[in-house]
Amino acid sequence: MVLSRLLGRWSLTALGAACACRGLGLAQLGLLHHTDLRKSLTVEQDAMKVELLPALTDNYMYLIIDEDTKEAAIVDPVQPQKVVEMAKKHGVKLTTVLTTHHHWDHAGGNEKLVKLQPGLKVYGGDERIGALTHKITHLSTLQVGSLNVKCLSTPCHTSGHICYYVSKPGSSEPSAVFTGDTLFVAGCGKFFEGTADEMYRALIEVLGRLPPDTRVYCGHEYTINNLKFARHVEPSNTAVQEKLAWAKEKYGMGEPTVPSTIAEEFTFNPFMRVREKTVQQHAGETDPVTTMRAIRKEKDSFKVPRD
Ligand SMILES: N[C@@H](CCC(=O)N[C@@H](CS)C(=O)NCC(=O)O)C(=O)O
Ligand SMILES: [Zn+2]
Ligand SMILES: [Zn+2]
Repeated sequence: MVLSRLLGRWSLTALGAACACRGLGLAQLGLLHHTDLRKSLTVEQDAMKVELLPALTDNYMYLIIDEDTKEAAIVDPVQPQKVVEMAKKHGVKLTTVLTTHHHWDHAGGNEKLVKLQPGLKVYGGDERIGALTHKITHLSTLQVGSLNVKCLSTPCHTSGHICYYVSKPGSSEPSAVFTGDTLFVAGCGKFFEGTADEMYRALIEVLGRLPPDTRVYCGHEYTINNLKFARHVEPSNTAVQEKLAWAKEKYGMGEPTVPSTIAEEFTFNPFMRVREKTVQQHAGETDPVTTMRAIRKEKDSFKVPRD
C-alpha cells in the first residue's frame, strides 16, 4: 500500500483507433506516422492527477487535476480541442493555463482555448505569450484548487521561460515540475535567448535543488535522441545505457518516457552532469559552465545514430 502510494497509479490509454492498426504495419507503409500511435498516460496520486496529452509530433500538454476540488490546470495547451475533451472526460473544471514559454508549439493554442472557455486565467513569464492574463516572475505562487504552484524562472531557451513546481501541502507524495523546453528527459533546450551560465543556473541551481523525487514532466518526447547523445558523451555510463534500452522499449509500444525524476536526471542527463569529470573530459574543459556551453554546441550539430 505504501509502495503503491509512493509510486502512484499509472494507467495507459490508447489515443483513438490508430493503435489497433499497429499490427497491420500501416506505419511501415507510410499510411500512419508513429506519432498517430502515441498513447496518453495518467499518473494518479491521492492528491494530484497528471494526464499526459501527446500533441503535434512530439509535444506534451499536461492536465493537472486537484483531486480535492476537481479543479484543473493545463500546461501548454497547443491543441485546445483535445484539452477541452479531456477535462470533460475527467469531469473537472478547467480554470488555469500554465504557459512555459512563448514558442508556437507551446503557447500557440492559448487564444483558441480562451475562446472555447472564456474566463480562464492564463499565466506566463513573457509578454509574447498569447492571451496572457497573469504575468508572473521567479517565485510567484498561485493555487489550482488546493494545489500550490510555484513559478521558477529559467531563462535561456527563451528569456521568459518559466517552469512550474506543483505540490500539495502536507502530502507525502512526490511533487511535480513542468519544465517545458528547459529540462528534457536526458537533455535540455537549445540556447535561443540565453547563455550557458543561465542554463547552468536553471538546471543545477534551480531545478537541481528541488526534492530528488520530484517528477519531471517536460515539453517534448526527445528521450531516445537525447540518450544517444548522452551515450556519445559518456560511453561507460550504465545509467545512460539502461535508460536508453528502457526508452526504446517504451517508444516501440507508443508509450511516453515521461515522467522521470530529478534524482534520475542527475544519473544520465549530460547537461545535469556538467560537474562530473567524465563529462568535462569529453568536452575538454575543467569548468561546469564552459562544459555546458561546449556540449550544447556539440549537440546542436550532433548526427543521431540509428541504433
Ligand atoms: N533536435 C530536435 C529538433 C527540434 C528542436 O529544435 N526542438 C527545440 C524545442 S521546440 C529544442 O530545444 N530541442 C533541444 C535539442 O534539440 O536538444 C528533435 O530532436 O526533434
Ligand atoms: Zn521552445
Ligand atoms: Zn518546444
